[in-house]
Amino acid sequence: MNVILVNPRAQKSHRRLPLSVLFVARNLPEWVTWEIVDANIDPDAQARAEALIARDPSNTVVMVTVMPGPQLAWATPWCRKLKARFPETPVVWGGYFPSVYPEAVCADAGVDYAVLNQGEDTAVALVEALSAGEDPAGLPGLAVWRDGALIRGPLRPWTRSSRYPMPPYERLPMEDYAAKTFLGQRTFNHHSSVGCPYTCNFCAVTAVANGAWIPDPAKDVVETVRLLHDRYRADAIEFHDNNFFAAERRCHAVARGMASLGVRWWGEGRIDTMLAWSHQTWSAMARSGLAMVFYGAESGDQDALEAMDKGGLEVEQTIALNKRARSYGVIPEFSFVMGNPGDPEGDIAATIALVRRLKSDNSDCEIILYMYTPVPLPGMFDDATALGFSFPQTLDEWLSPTWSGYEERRNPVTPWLTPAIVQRVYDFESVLHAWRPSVSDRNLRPWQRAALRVLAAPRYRLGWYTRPYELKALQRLWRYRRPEEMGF
Ligand code: B12
Repeated sequence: MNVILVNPRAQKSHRRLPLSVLFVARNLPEWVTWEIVDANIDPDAQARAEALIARDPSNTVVMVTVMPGPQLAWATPWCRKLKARFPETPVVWGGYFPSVYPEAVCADAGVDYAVLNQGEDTAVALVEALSAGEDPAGLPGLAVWRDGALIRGPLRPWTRSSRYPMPPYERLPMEDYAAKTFLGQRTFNHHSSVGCPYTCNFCAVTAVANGAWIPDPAKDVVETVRLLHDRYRADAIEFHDNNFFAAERRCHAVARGMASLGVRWWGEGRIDTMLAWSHQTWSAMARSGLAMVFYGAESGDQDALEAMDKGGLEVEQTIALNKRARSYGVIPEFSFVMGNPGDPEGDIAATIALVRRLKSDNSDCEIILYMYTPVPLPGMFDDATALGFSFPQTLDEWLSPTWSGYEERRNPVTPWLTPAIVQRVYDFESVLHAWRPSVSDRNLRPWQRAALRVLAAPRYRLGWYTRPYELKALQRLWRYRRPEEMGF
């Protein structure tokens, strides 16, 4: 049996190891031949995958990983085309999007099966069933559409990721993935835990993991980083875990293990968790090359934080963490999810005030502004439903102009946000980023940074953010990239 694993195009300029499909591949049995086709590095990915399928369509399975946004827009029409051309070739989707919205995915003409949650074991069970000529419907971790209804097998228990073999990096063109970033000249990515121990009700990870978190032991994390360093000359690592910093002891041990490698690193963490960590852990992490940590600060409004089930996070903790990280030379990167249904304007005003405070305490801190978009979880989602919000039922609806930007969380079509509110946020963002351009941006020259800062300073000082066309024009002309446009 042949398996073609496809990573649809996600971003123009940001190449990262396609871990979602690489991790599935690492567990496929020896009797399966497989190939990864990554549209982020191969402009002819669709043609290449089709040529591979055409060799033996009835003995091939196509496995596609799908995130909302650009990957969904790439995968949906292509998979429909595939099914029309190769009706006998099963098309399987996996990843967060099909895991959260399996009905819309499985009902589509381009998809035969959706793999829910962690995919390594389900992919093996599926290829075994298909090659034995058995009907896979009802297999654990698998969803399929039959006679107008979803048949969903029981969910599999979560498994420690490093229980599976080391990812087969040697099967990828690793030079194509050695990325130049703010962290280093050869940045690679790794993912060293499953799920997240928190249950914030605006996050897709909660809809999937529901508070489950299974970390790889520190020694396994270090072994992988060492391999990437020794064999592929990695000088920087992005840990793409939902929450890399959930356990202090593990992070301290990872930091000690990485200390001799000279690798700069980045990960996502929680403010309240890391605020409570010891001086020893913080200094070990800083010495080992920890350069930046991404935090969900979410809001400057305490009521909004509580509505989000942020596990007791307090605005004051964000202010304290900002100063603490600064004292160790680690840059905090704060992400906000603004405009919740309760009091969008109050939430936005409080968040802008907090951002100003954070910047005045630590001008290096990074700021990312998203708009709140509901996920189907109890809590704020119920408020959203009461206000007339409902999800698309089909992939065509997901791809319509109204919805295509939804999961990108920049300009969602939620009934409680008016265009004027959204505009105010992004006008503020333009002024802020001109006044203090992000360190992650690699396009601006020093003089361009200085020019933007001088131009934006009066606006920022006076709090006059309306229509900053001159700043937006320069940012566009000089191809300035905000941190989230760099990937993270
Ligand atoms: C890296 C990443 C990206 C990269 C893409 C890398 C790539 N694929 O080329 C970039 C930076 C481009 C990106 C962009 C976006 N992302 Co993103 N991204 C991630 C991140 C941090 C890691 C993904 C990863 O590699 N995980 C490691 C692998 C091993 O785990 P995995 O993907 O879950 O895969 C396992 C299972 O899901 C399953 N599986 C996955 N795919 C498949 C396929 C098959 C066939 C099978 C059988 C199994 C299977 O098996 C795998 C192994 O167990 C995740 C969060 C996370 N920690 O996972 C968010 C995440 C997937 N992204 C998300 C979103 C929303 C986006 C955006 C659409 C919006 C945004 N604001 O971030 C943008 C799109 C913008 C754009 N221009 O593309 C959401 C998805 C939410 C949802 N409802 O689906 C996540 C969950 C973050 C979050 N908490 O909200 N992202």
